[in-house]
Amino acid sequence: MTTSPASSLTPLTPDPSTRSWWRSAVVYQVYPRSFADSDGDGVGDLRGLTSRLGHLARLGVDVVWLSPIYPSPGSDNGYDISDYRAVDPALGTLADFDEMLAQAHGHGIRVILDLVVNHTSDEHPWFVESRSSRDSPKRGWYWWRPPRPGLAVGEPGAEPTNWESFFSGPTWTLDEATGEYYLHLFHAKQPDLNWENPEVRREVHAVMRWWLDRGVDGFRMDVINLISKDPALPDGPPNGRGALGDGFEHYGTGPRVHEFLQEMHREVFEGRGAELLTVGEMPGVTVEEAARFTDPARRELSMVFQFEHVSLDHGPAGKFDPVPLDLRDLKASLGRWQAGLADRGWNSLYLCNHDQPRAVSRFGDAQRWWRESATALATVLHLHRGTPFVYQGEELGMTNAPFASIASMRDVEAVRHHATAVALGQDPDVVWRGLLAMGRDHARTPMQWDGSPHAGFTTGEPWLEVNPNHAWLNAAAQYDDEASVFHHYRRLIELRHTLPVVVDGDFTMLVADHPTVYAFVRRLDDETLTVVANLSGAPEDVPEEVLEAGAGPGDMVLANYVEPGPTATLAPWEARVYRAAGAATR
Ligand code: TEU
Repeated sequence: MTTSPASSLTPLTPDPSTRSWWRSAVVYQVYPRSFADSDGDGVGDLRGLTSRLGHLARLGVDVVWLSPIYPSPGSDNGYDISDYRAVDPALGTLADFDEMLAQAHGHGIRVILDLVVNHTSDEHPWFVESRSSRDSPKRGWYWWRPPRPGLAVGEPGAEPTNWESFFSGPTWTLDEATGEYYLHLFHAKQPDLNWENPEVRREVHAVMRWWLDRGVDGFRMDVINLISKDPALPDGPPNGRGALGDGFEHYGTGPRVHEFLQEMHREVFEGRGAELLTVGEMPGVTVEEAARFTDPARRELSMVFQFEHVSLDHGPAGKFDPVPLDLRDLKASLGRWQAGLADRGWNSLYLCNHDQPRAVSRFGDAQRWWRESATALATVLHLHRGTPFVYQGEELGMTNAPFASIASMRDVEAVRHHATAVALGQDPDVVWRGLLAMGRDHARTPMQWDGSPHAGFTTGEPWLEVNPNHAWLNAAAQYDDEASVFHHYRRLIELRHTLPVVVDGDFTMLVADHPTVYAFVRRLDDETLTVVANLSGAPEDVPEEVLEAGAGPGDMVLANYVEPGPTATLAPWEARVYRAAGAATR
C-alpha cells in the first residue's frame, strides 16, 4: 500500500517519466449519497466521505471516483445536473469538497469527478433559457425539433425520431409553450446537450478546467460516446415496443465523437503538468473503437468503461430479462478485450458499479459460497491487464438486497421499466423478478460500516433501506479478520503495487472452453503469474494445461482459501495465484 504526502502524488510506476501512473492504480467508486452521512439527514455527504478516507487508505486504493456531487433535482440521483460549479447542498459545500480533496491527497489518494455532459437537468439555467422561446440564444444548446412532417404537435408518432429512451418511452418530449420537441436519451428531466454547438463545447471545457484548477485529478465521463448524434436524426429499426425503435446506431459512438474528445484533450487536458485520469463510460462501444479512444497517440481518453461482459446475461428482452451466464462467454468476452487492447490502449476492469447488481450476487454464490465466491471473482478480475475499479462495498462482499416490491425501489430506470412493462401487459411477477435480479438499487443500498442500526451509515432515516445482512456483513467485522473479503481485496491491490507483472505483463487465456475453471497467465520478461479459479460450487481438477503453465511449481503468492487444497484440485470457488521468476515455465 502506498501513502504519500499530498505534495508528492508520485506515479506508482517504476518509470514515471514515460509511463501513465494510472496503469498501476486501483480506483474506488464512491456513490456519495449512499457512502457515509455526517449530519443525520439519511443521505451520504462529503463530510461523511472525509471521515471514512481511512477505510480507503487501509484498502490501498489510489484514486477515488465520486459519482455526481453537483446540485441536482435528483430525478436520476445526481446524473441530472442543474449547476456544474457547485456542490449539492444535500452533500455539503465547496469548502467540504476542498477539505475532502486535501485529506484524500494527504492519504496519497487522487480524486476524479463524474462529469455528466451528454445532458443536463431540465432545471439547469441553460435549459430553462433554451426552452423559454424558439428565439432564445440558448435554443441551439439542446436538440429541439418540430413534430414529424405531416403530423400535428402532440399527435401519437409526431416525435421527430422513433428512438426509445434508456429509461423506457420515447426520447422526445413536447414543450407545449414553443410547440417543439426536445431530445433526451434518458429521462425527460435530462435533456441532451447539442455538442454540434461550439458554445456548448466551450462551456463544458470551462467547467472541466474550473474543477481541475481546484485540484481534481481527472474525470469519469458519463455516456461520453453518446454526445455526437447523426444530425439528420434518422429513425432506428423498430424494437417491437409500439412505434419505438433502436436509435443507437445514430448516436452511439457518432460521427464526431473522436473529434470532440481530441478537442477536449487539447483545450482541457494538455499542459496541465501532472497527467490526468480520464475514463469514458461508453455503452455499446466495441473493442476496436475502444482501441481508438484509448490509444495514447490519439490524445483522447485514458480508458473506457465497456458493457459487453455485463450484458452477457441480458435476455432477448434486454437487461430485465436475465438469462444464466455461461462462464465460457465471460472468458471469451474479457479475453477479447484483453487481446484487443494488448498493444494499443488500455482496459478498465470492473464487475459492478452503481448501475449494476452486486457482483457476488450476480456472478458468484452469495448464499452458499459468499466469501469464497466474492474473493475468487475479485482475484480473477484484479489480475487481468488493466486498471481495476472497486465499487463501494464490493470490497466487503456486499450483496443484492431483499427488496419487497417496486415500492421499495427508488431508481428511475426501475420505476419506469416496471410501469411501462406492466402497462404493456407483461406479467407483473415476471417484470418484478427481472428487477429483483438486475435493478440498480441493489448497488445503492447504504454502505455497511458496522452492525449498528442503519449499519453506521446514518443516525437518521436512510434514503434507501439498508441491507439487513449488515448485521454480520460490515467493515468493522472484517477489519480484524485477515481471511475477510476486505483483506483479500487489500492483498490484491498490494500485489498490483508490488509485482510489475500484474501491471505490465501480457495476458494469455487458458482453458477457454472449460465451463467452470477460469485460468490465465501473465508474463513479463522472465516472470510468470498463473491465475486459476474454480468459479463453481463443486470441486474441480486443475486442468493439465494450467498445471503446465505454472499453477504449482511457482510460489503461491495469493489464495482465497486459508488452507489451499492440493495443487491438482480446486475446492468450490477456490482461487490461487502462482508466481514463477527465472526460467520461463513454458
Ligand atoms: O449510465 C448509462 C448507462 O448506459 C446505464 O445507465 C445503463 O445503460 C442503464 O443502467 C440501463 O441499463 C450512466 C450513469 O452511470 C447512470 O447512472 C445514469 O442513469 C445514466 O448514464 C444517465 O446519466
